[in-house]
Amino acid sequence: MKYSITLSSFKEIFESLTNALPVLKQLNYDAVEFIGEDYSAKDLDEFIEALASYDLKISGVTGMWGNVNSIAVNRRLLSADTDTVEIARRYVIRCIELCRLLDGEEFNLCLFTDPYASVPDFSHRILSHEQKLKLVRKSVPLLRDLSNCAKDNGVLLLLEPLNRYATPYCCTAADALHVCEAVDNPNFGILLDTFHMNIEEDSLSHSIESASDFLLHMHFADNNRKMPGSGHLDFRSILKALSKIDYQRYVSFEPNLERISYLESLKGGISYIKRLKSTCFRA
Ligand SMILES: [Mn+2]
Repeated sequence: MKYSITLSSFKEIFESLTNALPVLKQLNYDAVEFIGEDYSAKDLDEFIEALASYDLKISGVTGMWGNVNSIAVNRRLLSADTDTVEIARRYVIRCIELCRLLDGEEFNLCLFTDPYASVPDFSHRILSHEQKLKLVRKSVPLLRDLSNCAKDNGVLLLLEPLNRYATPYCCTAADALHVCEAVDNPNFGILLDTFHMNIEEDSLSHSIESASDFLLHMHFADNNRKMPGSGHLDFRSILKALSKIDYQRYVSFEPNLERISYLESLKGGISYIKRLKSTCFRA
């Protein structure tokens, strides 16, 4: 298992993302997950140079979906409007190319639909599961095309289920498996995020095991979206499940960090997981 962290966690802490790199190197992170937005060639070159000087890798690019900012909210792969879908499609292609440029391995997408044109079913009580899957299935041909684009760029395209308060479409590992099997492309897989799983899954370990054939990336945050060990998620059983499926890929921490305590959180979270892992994983 290799350890990465989402750079989006540092947006409020550092003026320039390169300032996070020496800190992360010192705390023995292996890689960082880059933010999926547009950058100037100059900014990217400077970042790549800084990465090399700290001997850090890019695990991949984090898709910016939903309410994270005013632009991301318009990236809706499940929209009823073809122009809106096209905006999202172009965004995915730009991020796949960004990922290749940074020598990263994967980019994640999340499935959103129009906020006003459809029923906002954040309680899972308005639409049936089958009604929601029906809309999700409509995106399969587009996801297949995008997977081929990812394949041409040597990048993996990963579907990340989110909790119902972010999007009520594709919320569980079972939903993501359903899509994966339909897309049927070697460059299309699943990213599971412990924060979202805590809200939607019956059992985090069972979900991890059931997704094992397609599970290519993990996001780690506790139930309160802080670093693991800060809340009440059972990371021992999560790590045991990952051990059982012989998971060797990246785990990216994806915490909300605060300026005043970020260093302590970063240090505490990774050492907590490493300590648990040493007791859970086979040697
Ligand atoms: Mn995530």
